[in-house]
Amino acid sequence: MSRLVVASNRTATPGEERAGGLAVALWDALAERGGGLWFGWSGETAERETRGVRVVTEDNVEFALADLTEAEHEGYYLGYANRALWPVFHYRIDLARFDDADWDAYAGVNRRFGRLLHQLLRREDLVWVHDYHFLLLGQELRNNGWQGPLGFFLHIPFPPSEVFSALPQHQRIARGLAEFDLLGFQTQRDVRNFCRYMVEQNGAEALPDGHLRAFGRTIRAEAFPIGIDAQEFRSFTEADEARRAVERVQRFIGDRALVIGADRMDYSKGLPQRLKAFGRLLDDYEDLRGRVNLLQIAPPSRETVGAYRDLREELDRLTGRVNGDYSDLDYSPVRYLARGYSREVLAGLYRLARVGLVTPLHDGMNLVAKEYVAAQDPEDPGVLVLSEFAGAAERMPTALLVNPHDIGGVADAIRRALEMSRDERVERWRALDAEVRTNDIAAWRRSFLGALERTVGGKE
Ligand code: GDG
Repeated sequence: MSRLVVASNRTATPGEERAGGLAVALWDALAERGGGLWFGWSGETAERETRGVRVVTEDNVEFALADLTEAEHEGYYLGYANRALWPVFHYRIDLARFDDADWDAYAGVNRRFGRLLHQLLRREDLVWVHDYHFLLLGQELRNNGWQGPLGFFLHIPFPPSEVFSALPQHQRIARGLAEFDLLGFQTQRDVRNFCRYMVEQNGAEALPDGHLRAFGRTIRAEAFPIGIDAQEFRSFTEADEARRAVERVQRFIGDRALVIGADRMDYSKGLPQRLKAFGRLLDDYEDLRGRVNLLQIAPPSRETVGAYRDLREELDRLTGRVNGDYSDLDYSPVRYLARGYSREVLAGLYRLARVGLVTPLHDGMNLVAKEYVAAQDPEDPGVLVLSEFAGAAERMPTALLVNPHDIGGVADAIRRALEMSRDERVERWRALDAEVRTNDIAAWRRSFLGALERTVGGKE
């Protein structure tokens, strides 16, 4: 079996807790193949460029970590990746900042990292690059002479052609992406968007066998919906930490129904709309006042980016509005926590909540939706209210699907979820649970790597 080489902006560096699902998934992918190499940013910034990579080994996985300079961190990471690519890929051209210096830094880091990674590659390797930070890394590896298999997986949505072409450098990016043999996306919608973009804007040809002919290369774009380790997540609900958290929350909710949300504080997650919908629920349904609580966990992220600071202020204001209108001496409807909790605590609270609210405006997949399902009590499950614009919705049709922009519609879906009979809840949940357990994280990486291996030797 060929050696697996993974490249992602951040790695699961030895010594750090491998808490995220993705970190564990990629670690398992490497471990399952008897070891491999994981390349990425060390998380460190240095004033000036430090030479080469630091190699650390854990079990039989080698980590090759490269530092960024402060200027690279600003231009590549905070700049182009998070101020231009993230908003555009999430359909938010209005929030994007296009700065030539940021692009130069982005292209420069991909070039430098491509050189560093290429020096570590061996002939028989299978290379798997992740996400929007490294759109040009494949091309850089090719420029350095790499001819072996190259796979790419995009964790975030791929927007429609008209949106993507707003990026001033979109053609450079398209050219770079065409150097991968296999391009993995979260959903069929993303694959369709990508293929239409390549055909309309870059003269690509869609071949009858499903391949694309673009820039003189034959490539393949396919959906590989990411999943979670459902069994592990379910087991978290039994941890002591989960139990203690549940007790603390039960003390303040008493016999009221709990509605839960947990999201990185990001404008793609639809948090203002969600708070408005919860406010609307109390506006419209007098009988629910004093009978229901929203617990919203929202660990802040990317706080040095302006759009994220604005979001934080808006959430503070909206929470104040709903609580001001509907609190009583012994009740306040929204408990909003701008901080993170352990996965065990989250699992316990998901299980306690009658309703899981997952209402992003756009989201590659959204793992919280899957984790909420995995954490439920099979005998008495809660109801998932899910945005039709989360990748997860494509294969979770028995959730209550909502348009997150339709504030009244989301309020009505919460009401419907709160009133749903146990029979209906069980029936809907069973279908969701089967999906989450079948298409789990192991299935995801195996199907991607299987498809990548099949591309080997096929083409130039
Ligand atoms: C990107 C794409 C795609 C949340 N709060 C806490 C916490 N979380 C965990 C969740 C979940 C993870 O973080 C978030 O994953 P999501 O999928 O919801 O969203 P992104 O971070 O935006 O991830 C996304 C994903 O990549 C994978 O491809 O699904 O669409 O945007 O696991 O549980 N974890 C801890 N404390 C918290 O307070 N420990």
